[in-house]
Amino acid sequence: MVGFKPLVWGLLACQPLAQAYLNAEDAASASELSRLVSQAYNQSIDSLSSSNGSCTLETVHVRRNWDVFSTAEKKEYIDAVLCLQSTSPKTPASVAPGVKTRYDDFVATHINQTLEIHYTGTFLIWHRTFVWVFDQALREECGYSGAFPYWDWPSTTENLEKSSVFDGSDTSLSGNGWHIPHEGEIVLSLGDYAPVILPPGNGGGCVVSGPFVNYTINLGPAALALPGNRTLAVANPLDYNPRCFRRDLTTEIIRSLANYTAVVDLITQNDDIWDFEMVMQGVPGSGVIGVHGGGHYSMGGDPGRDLYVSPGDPAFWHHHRMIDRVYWIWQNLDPATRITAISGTGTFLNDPVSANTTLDTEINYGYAVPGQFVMRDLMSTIEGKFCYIYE
Ligand SMILES: *[C@@H]1O[C@H](CO)[C@@H](O)[C@H](O)[C@H]1NC(C)=O
Ligand SMILES: *[C@@H]1O[C@H](CO)[C@@H](O)[C@H](O)[C@H]1NC(C)=O
Ligand SMILES: *[C@@H]1O[C@H](CO)[C@@H](O)[C@H](O)[C@H]1NC(C)=O
Ligand SMILES: *[C@@H]1O[C@H](CO)[C@@H](O)[C@H](O)[C@H]1NC(C)=O
Ligand SMILES: *[C@@H]1O[C@H](CO)[C@@H](O)[C@H](O)[C@H]1NC(C)=O
Ligand SMILES: *[C@@H]1O[C@H](CO)[C@@H](O)[C@H](O)[C@H]1NC(C)=O
Ligand SMILES: *[C@@H]1O[C@H](CO)[C@@H](O)[C@H](O)[C@H]1NC(C)=O
Ligand SMILES: [Cu+2]
Repeated sequence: MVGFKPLVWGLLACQPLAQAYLNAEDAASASELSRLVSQAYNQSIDSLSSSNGSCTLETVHVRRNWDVFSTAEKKEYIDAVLCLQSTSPKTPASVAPGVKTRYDDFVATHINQTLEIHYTGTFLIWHRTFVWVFDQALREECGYSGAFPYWDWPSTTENLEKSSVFDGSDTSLSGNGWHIPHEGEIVLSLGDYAPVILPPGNGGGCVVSGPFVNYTINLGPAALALPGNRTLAVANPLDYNPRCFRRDLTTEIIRSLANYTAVVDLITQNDDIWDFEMVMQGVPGSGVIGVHGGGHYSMGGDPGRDLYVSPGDPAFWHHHRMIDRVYWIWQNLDPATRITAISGTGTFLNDPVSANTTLDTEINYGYAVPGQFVMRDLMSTIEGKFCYIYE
């Protein structure tokens, strides 16, 4: 259980910005983002103060920036992830022969549902809950007792390879892959839309440092973006296909898509849930892939750049907690209308056409976690199924 720290934002607001590399616009955006977080935080505290449910100021969990975790706290989190990667799976081999660990249960679920959870009305809530059920497994099956961390993208835009998440130390989520020659840029195609072009990084090979050097990717690839306009896929991504874990860290991608200004603009210039979720994922044809794509593609490699298999990269959860944090900020700037706001259908860009997502829509996590979840219970982070906020 994480200690409650009501004064943290008041204190942080008084500290000078340590990020000398920022230009004037981004520095102003950094202050603005602090203010927005403070507003969302205060809003949550107000709601919790008057709550007579089970989620209260005393019981709420606070999710935190990986940068502020101590060495011991980082190691406890990493050990819990390694524990899931060495625990037996629940998915039957007859359903997904490639699932070899409890961690793989989560990857397989994401692979299986990819086209029903991206560019859909469920995108934000499905992933919010996916991270939460994963976090429950870390606690209940691997004894994790700490706070849950997020990757604060904007503060890593100077040099991803030197960030606390990716610096390759034993308190990171492993670093870059070894350098392999790249054949040009990354060209992402989406049907008839104009392609998105991204720069390659300096790695691309197997990860050589940090806690996940010996981690084996068992599932996929399903839609792995490679330099040039090539995509790698096997016939059945749920089959067993063991290979090394690769990264191609690309600072330029996170800098151009998830800097302070990009995050502030996403939150403040998209009042409608449809616009917010589309800009976050990248409006097809706009040439950009939003903060969501920015995080995924800046990790690079296999499975980080694979829309289906991406939870196989242990940094997936850090990235998606930050996605959820941005959503939480956005919701709490106008809770009366935004906490229950939903827009979209049950299929990728509504192709094939499907029913609108509503508060009664049910979602599930396959063999990773039993049972059905109803959207209504998942919209607020401090009511229904959840009891957490961010700082
Ligand atoms: C949030 O509350 C703190 C402590 O009361 C206060 O200092 C701060 O200005 C508030 N933030 C905003 C954005 O109102
Ligand atoms: C407190 O609980 C009662 C009964 O469950 C409910 O009617 C009331 O709206 C709740 N008050 C608040 C502030 O949530
Ligand atoms: C990876 O495996 C090698 C060889 O078994 C071992 O020496 C090393 O300690 C392992 N590293 C980690 C981080 O588990
Ligand atoms: C790459 O994309 C271009 C334009 O979309 C296409 O003409 C070309 O055939 C593609 N090359 C490969 C190797 O797929
Ligand atoms: C910051 O993000 C915005 C929006 O994605 C982008 O237009 C701008 O070029 C980025 N700034 C830098 C310094 O890359
Ligand atoms: C589905 O949502 C769209 C867009 O909000 C709306 O125009 C349409 O009426 C909805 N359809 C149904 C059946 O509710
Ligand atoms: C994939 O989804 C289908 C349909 O819901 C389900 O029957 C199957 O068991 C799922 N497979 C995995 C690996 O979760
Ligand atoms: Cu996803």
